[in-house]
Amino acid sequence: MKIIHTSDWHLGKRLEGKSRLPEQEQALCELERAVRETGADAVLIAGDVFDTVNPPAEAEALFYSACLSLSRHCPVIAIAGNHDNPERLSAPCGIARECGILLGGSLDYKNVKEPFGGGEGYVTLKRNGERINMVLLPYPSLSRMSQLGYLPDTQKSYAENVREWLSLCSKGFTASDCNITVSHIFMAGSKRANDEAELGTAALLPLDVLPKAHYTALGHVHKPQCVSKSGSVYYSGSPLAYSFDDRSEKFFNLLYTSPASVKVENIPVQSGRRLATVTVKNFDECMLALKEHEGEFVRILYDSPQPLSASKYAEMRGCENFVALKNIYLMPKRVATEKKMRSDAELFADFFEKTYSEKPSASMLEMFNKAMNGEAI
Ligand SMILES: [Mn+2]
Repeated sequence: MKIIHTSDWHLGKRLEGKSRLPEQEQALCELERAVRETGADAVLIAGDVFDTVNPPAEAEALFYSACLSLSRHCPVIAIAGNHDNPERLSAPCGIARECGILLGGSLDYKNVKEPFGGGEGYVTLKRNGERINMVLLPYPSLSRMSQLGYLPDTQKSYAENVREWLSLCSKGFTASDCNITVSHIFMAGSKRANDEAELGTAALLPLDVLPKAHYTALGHVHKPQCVSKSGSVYYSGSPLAYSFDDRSEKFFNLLYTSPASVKVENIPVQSGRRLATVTVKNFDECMLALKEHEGEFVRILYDSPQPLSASKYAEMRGCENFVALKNIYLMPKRVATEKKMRSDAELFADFFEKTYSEKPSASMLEMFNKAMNGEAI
């Protein structure tokens, strides 16, 4: 079968107040095109469908319409990430199942409909005589475990609980078929593209918590990468860059599965504006940079002692691609460094001269030095 793995859509996410919804819509159109052109048999969305547990209605509308158009080609499976509310994500699961969409906020897959079969924590997908078993583990924080149907053993570590839980789910794996794990976890050894805030408080987990599978489809880290030496554990990454630190290329992962192995290819994502950071020394340079980076989102680092007037700042903000201004002129720091390089007596002499318009006398300086050394004056 051909399976497309994606994650971290973060629908509804804004960049310093700027909507990313039009780009998200374009990226999902690209996904639909990729599904159509490759003749994919399923789409896996490995968590962080939405950016917040309470997403705006327009983000939900985009998700459901994207799922519906994808489901016209093949089954769709989505699990909850740390940014999603698992109950909310799976709330419309009844209607979704009628369309061949599996919304995995919880772990009960006993009553799934054709083309799926399944049990606790896993589903099987049968197409054209081939069968794939999939373990589906939504973001498994300790607080969500019992909510999702797994009672954690408090005597054991977090990693041991996740390992045990995954191994319970992997009883759906069979020796004669292709086995895939889908989850939203933070693997030790993964390279981050984005800042810490994006990743939340998810704990790092060692690779050995994962059951043996032909492929592990992960979400959470936004930089696409393979994290295992065996070449079978992948983050698909986010389809768009969501932070200025994220310079990674964006992909959907296309898997060619067989009962023996999985081959992985990248489908590049073209949509999405580039996020540019530009350092400028004055207002004219700033306006020029905004013009040069038309079509991108621009963060300005302003390196000048000359403050911008309110009207110039307003003009800058008026540019469609302007996102943020950060003043990086380090005047106070420089003064501090210069101060550090002078002796206490020199600083005192300066202060005295500024205050009394004359230099301190030799006896005055001697007195100051004695006082600084803790000697009697
Ligand atoms: Mn994410």
